[in-house]
Formats: sequence, C-alpha cells, structure tokens
Amino acid sequence: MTELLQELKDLDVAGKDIKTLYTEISALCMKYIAPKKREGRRAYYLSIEYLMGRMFHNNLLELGVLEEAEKILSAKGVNVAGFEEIEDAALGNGGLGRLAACFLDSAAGCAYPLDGYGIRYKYGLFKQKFVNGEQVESADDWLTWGDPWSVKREKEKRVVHFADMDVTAVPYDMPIVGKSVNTLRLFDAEGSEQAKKICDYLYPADDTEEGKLLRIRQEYFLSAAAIGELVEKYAQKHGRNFNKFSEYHSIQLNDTHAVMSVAEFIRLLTKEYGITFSRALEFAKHTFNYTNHTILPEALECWNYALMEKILPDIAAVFKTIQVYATREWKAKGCTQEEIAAMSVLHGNCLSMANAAVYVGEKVNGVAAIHSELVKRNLFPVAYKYYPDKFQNVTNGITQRRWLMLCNRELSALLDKKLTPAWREDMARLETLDTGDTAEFIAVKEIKKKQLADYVLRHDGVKLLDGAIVYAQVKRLHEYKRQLMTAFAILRIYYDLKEGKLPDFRPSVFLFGAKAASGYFRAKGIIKYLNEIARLVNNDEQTNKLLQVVFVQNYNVSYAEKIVAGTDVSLQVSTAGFEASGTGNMKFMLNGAVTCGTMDGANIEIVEHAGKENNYIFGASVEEIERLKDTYDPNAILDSTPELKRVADTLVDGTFSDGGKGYFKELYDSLTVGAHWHKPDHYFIFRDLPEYVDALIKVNRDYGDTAFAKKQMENTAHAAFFSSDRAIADYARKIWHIEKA
Ligand code: 26W
Repeated sequence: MTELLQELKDLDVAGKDIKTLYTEISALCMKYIAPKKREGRRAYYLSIEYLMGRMFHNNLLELGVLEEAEKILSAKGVNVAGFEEIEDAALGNGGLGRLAACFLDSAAGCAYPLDGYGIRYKYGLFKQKFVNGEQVESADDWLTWGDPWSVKREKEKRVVHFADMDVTAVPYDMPIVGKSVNTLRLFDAEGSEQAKKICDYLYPADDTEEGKLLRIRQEYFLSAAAIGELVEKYAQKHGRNFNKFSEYHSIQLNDTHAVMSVAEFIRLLTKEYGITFSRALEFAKHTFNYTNHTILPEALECWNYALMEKILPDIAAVFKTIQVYATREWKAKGCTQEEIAAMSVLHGNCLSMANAAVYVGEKVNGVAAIHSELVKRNLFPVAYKYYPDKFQNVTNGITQRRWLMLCNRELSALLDKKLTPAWREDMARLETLDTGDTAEFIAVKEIKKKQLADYVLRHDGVKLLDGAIVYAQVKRLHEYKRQLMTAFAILRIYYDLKEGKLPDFRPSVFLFGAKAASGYFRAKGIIKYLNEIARLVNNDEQTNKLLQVVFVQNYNVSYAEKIVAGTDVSLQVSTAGFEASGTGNMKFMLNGAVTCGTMDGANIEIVEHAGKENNYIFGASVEEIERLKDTYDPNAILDSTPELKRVADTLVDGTFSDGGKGYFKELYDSLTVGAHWHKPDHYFIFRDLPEYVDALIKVNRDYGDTAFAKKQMENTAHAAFFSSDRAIADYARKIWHIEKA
C-alpha cells in the first residue's frame, strides 16, 4: 500500500472541508480496492438489512493503512477526529442487519468467497432524538455525505416485473475489503415515482395493507434482482443445463425476508428455460439455506395469498405448486393431516415464508445453541421429526476488526504487547492471556471510560459520574429485552439508597441506548419512563453522586463502538427463551466487560467460555419459564413483596408523568392485567427482578479490586469463539461447502 500512502502524502488538503477530504480520500482508496472475481463455487447472502456503520476507518484498517494515514493527514494539519462525524450507512434495524455486516467483513477477512445482495434504501434507520424524554424520529438521509464506497453499475441494471408496474433494479457495488475483496451489491429502484418508493425506506411499519404491499414489493425486488442476475450469468456459461447450478451457488436466506427468491428461481427456470417444475424444485433444494433469527411469532412472516397474488400472481402460483409437491412428499412419508398443516407453505390463505424456507432449504440453522434447540422443539417440531438432518446450529459472531481493533486500539495494542500481533490473525491466542496481571488492562479500561464520557458529553450534553461503574443496556427497545426490568431495578436501588440500606454503595452509571420501532407504543413508553427516572434520580442531591441514569440519543453502530469499549458491566437481561442470540453481548465480552444477565441466547455460551464465576447470572431458565407459563401470577408477587410493588406503582401513583400520553398506565396494565394478546407480565419481569437487583448489588460490591478486574480480563481472554471468523468458518464447512481462496 505504499503507493496509496504516497498519494495521501501528495494530497493537497488546503482549504478542503472534512466532507471533501472524505470524498477524495475514499476515492483514492477505491483505486486500490479491486474486487477480484474468481470462478468456482461461491456463497451468496441475501439480506434485506445491512447495518454497515461507518465504512471509512474500517476500510483503511482493512487496507492496512489506517494508523499511517491518520499520521500523514494529521501532519498536514487535518483534524482526523472530524471523520468521526461521517454518517453511518444504517441500512438495518438492529441484530439481524448488523450480523450480516459482520459476516461480510469476516468472509472477506478470511478470504471466503461470499457476496451479499441487498437493497440500497434512500433513507436508512431513522435518527432519534428525545423531546421531553420521548423519542422523535427523523429521516436518515445518509447519502448527504455521498457514497464514495459504492460504484454504480449502470450496465448491469435489470427490470423487475410486478403485475401493476415495472421497476428497474440498478446495482451499486460496495467492496468488502479483507484478504479477499468481496462485493456487497445493493439494488436501487429506478422508474416511476411509485417504483422508486420501493427503496425509499428501510422496513416500513407494515401494520397497514399499504405497508404490507410495500414490504412484499421490497422483498420481491431484492429476490428477483439477485436471482435474476445469478441465473442469467449461469445460463450465459452453462446454457439450460442447471444441473450444475448448485455446484456453483450456495444461497443463504437471512431470515424469511428473501424467501421469495426460492419462488423466483423456480419461476425463472420453468418459464424462461423450460425446466420442469419438479427438477427446478430439486435444484432449489440443493441451493438455498435458511437462517432463523427469532422465535417471536409476530416476526414469522405470513403473507395473505390474495395480497401477494394481486401484485405477483406467478410467484403466488409457484408457492401454491410447491405446496402440491410438498403435500405429495409428506403423504408418502405417512404424515398426518395435522402434521401436514403444521409444515404447510400455503395453509388456508396464508403463505408461510418460514415453512417454505424450511421445506426447500437444504439446511436450516438457528443462531445460538439454545435457540437452535427451540427452533427444532417449538418452531418446526414436525419438520424436525421428518427432516432432522436439515437442522443445524451456527452461533453468531462479531468481527473483531470493527469491534476491537477499530473501537479499542488501546486494548488491541496491549494484546499486541502481551501476545504479539499474531492474535489478530489467530484469535485463539487470546486464551493464553495472563489474567493475573490486570494493571495495564484496567488502565486501558479507564482510558476508554474517559473517552466514552467525553463522547457522551459532546453528543448528549451529560457529564458521566467520575470514577463510577458503567453498566450499559444498549439494544433495540423491545419488551422481551426487558429494559423495563432494569428501570425497576434502578428504582429499587434508588429507594434503598435513600433509606440508607446500601452503605458503601459504589458510584454507578446506568447507560441506555435504544431505538423503538416508530409504531411500537409500549417501547416508546419505556423510553419515556427511563428518561423520567433519569430526571428524578439525577436531580436528587441525596443520591446523585452515587447513582446516575443516562439515556443516549440516536444509538447507532458508531455510538456502540464507543460504549462497548468504555463499559464495565454488560446488561443482557431478556426473558430466557426469547433472545435468539444477541450480538451486543459478544462485543462487550471481547472488550472486557462482565455480563450481568440471564441464561438466554448466546449468554449461555458466553458463560460456558468465560466461566460462570466471571459473570453475574440470574433469573429463571428457559425450562422454568416454560413451566411457569400457565401458573405465573405477577399480582401475587406484587402483593407479597411491597418493595417491588412500590417501584411498579410509580407507573400510576403520580411519581412520574407521561404528559398525558397514557404510556405509563398502559405499561402498568400490561404487567398487572395483561392485554387481549397476552397475559399480565408476559415477560416475567417480577419473577426475575429480585434476583436482578441482588446481582447488581453483588457487582457493586465486587467492583474495584483486582479480582473484579480479573473477571473482566477473563472475558476478553475467552472471547475468540464469538468472532464472526469462527461463525463464517462454521457456515463455510457445515452449510456452504466453500473453501478459503
Ligand atoms: C427488537 C425486536 C425484533 C426481534 C426480531 C426485531 C426484529 C427481529 C427480526 C425479525 C429478527 C432479528 O433481528 N433477530 C435478531 O437477530 C440477531 C442476529 O441473529 C440475534 O442476535 C437477536 O437475538 C435476534 O433478536
């Protein structure tokens, strides 16, 4: 990369603002990033979300020039901190989209042939700010900074047909830089005003028919553009002989959002290439694989047949014919009517995208050991009974490039010193870290906490308590993630402090970051409640030197990079059985935080690797929650435990006001009365809350001595398993059957 560095040295920076410099430097780098297309078998990742974050520093790091480039630019008088203001490419909502980004990074990083297909939304995940403690969304116009990391491929555009409109899919290629240079191809929609709307917004609230139609259009747009291109390129080389298609392609469906690609594949082969339906179906069965990312029933997409038929009659018909072939197959296996109904692609007028993915998918995987068990046991028990070999687990991972080498250069430098830089290519070497000597590790953590405090002050105008323990709960706002339980735990501690029950309580900061889906009323209520608690707690002179609550605004990938490095305690407190995996938990672990959490998702494997004694585990297990479902009575707990009732009652006793929005009463009722779609306290907050408070107090007591520092360091030392390098190697070996270049 000496030529690149030389060009940077020669770059004239005089009078150029940071945006201009960003554009020019990115364009410079792009000259040195040439995707090397290789023949042979490749895997393709179809995801409707990619939460890439800021690409600038990541690409310079992957090019091996980051530190040198910063030195050169600083020497020329450029304030490189200015590049921290570059907009994230936030084309995703949260876990599933960020995982896709980590997977692409690791595949390139490890030289696996994996390309991504997605949608190039004009507006990514909304920007969030708080007005009177309530979330206010605004459009994320990420392209104001330009998009120097993508190349428009005008010549490769293709038309996607709906019954009522044609849309032109125009590819933009973003290079994914690592040992290999792979490609993320994002399609933009061109054509009529209505056609262009397909790519305007990420995942619109689909609670209206209009929203549902737009969602179906987005999913088909992605599917048809990607499959159309793969089939066409294959046919140019191999003609109509599709026997070999599955030798060259393994297509991973990231959740059910691109399952229409299966139907599109069959439609194309039968309509354009004269292949029989049964053979096309057979080819599909050896090409597509499906990853399930959630057991939440509302997330398992079922499309109304008539709705799909309205705009995609051929696709609807293909699913209906798949149902005919599948039923024949199931009858031949002796399945009962109930079993057939449970596995059906088309049941009544509902098209189950998940059942289609399970039936056609060669492999179906969950994203953490416990989740994959629940997928087999609770989600697809009949399919598991008849096709057990389909079902796999691949526990999620995160890229240590962005989530350690980039966001925590100080810890990375310490690891270089203790382990030689070899750990960067071989994460297993972390296991040899000598956790007896914690001094330098703690010094680094203090530096990162100071940097985090500076960032929070700059971005949110709040000064974090000095020398405090930093607890963080940062993730999408959802009832099952139980930010509300943390709110109650904080109030429990607050009242205990005021009543002098917590002598020598160490100063603690509870830091929250979360966006609520724009239509999710309860989630918005929880944000408001936490902000009201922050106002009460932070202004109480009696306690505000010991307890602080901070809810940062517009939590995104770039904010997460600061928080994961500057946190002591990672709060991962979902109801056991509901968080498929979690990936924030892994980022905190890698950066030397202990986990205070429940035995859910990947927390279970984190504890297995880092040791239960180095973490703070509490709460009901998956088995206990399943047993509790019928007999659980939250009101009995509240009536018999006044100190819990006291914190819960703050929702309705006038302690806090929600400005007449009705948020807090509705939350209180969800816990004590329930709703037509669920029982009271359906995420078992009051079952786990006492143990949660105990765990937080135990952390507070343990904090500050070398024993606690050692726990934190042990988490870093045992984090290798959670690198997405390992996850990608698992997919490559168990599912995609691809080799490193
Ligand atoms: C916030 C609620 C929610 C739950 C599921 C929003 C969106 C979904 C999607 C349908 C699926 C999803 O994003 N699941 C998440 O996928 C991550 C990557 O595998 C997992 O780490 C998370 O546990 C899972 O919720």
